[in-house]
Amino acid sequence: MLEPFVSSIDFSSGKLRDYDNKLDRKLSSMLGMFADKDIFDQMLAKEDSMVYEVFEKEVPEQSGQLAHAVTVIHPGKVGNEYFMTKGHFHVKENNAEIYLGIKGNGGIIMQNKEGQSSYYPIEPGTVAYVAPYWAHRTVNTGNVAFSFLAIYPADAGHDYGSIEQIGFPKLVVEQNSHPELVDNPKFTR
Ligand code: PAN
Ligand code: ZN
Repeated sequence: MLEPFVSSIDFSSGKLRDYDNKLDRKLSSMLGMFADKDIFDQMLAKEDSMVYEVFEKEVPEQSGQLAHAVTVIHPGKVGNEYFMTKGHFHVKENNAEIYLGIKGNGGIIMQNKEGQSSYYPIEPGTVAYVAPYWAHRTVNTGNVAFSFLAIYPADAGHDYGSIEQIGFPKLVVEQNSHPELVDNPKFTR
């Protein structure tokens, strides 16, 4: 049986100090996910920049366990589209999740299977409830690292599926120095 434990977040960097696993998501792992393919290719040819890192505590992927991880999205854009996570549905689609904003400014874009979307800004202290059945992606809308804590059923699973090719109904882009939602031309339903 797993024993109780603690971990700690460094609020100045937004990172989890004593993580067990770290996932690195660089531009090269996000082929086809940003709308402007030409600018993406130019950026990747120059440098395979880090887009986001996920710091995880390890718990068994079993019903009843709560996985928790800190995601740090680096500041940056591909064209006018903010750096973002891949985004996913949970394999167990009825599994919800909580996000807590730690550092920086960002947002969460969500979609359900009917193609409806929902967007909320996240700042330090914001608690976002990702309702069951809603796919979720986060974006960094600021000039510094954007970090948040995610807590979710450890056996929820991640389904990247069609999101890797098509994305969300809306793109989160910078317009006149502010985040705006615009229609995603690839998203047709
Ligand atoms: C988060 C995400 C994390 C990275 O922990 O997995 O922010 O995003 P992607 O998994 O979409 O690359 C979560 O929602 N877990 O369920
Ligand atoms: Zn999730």
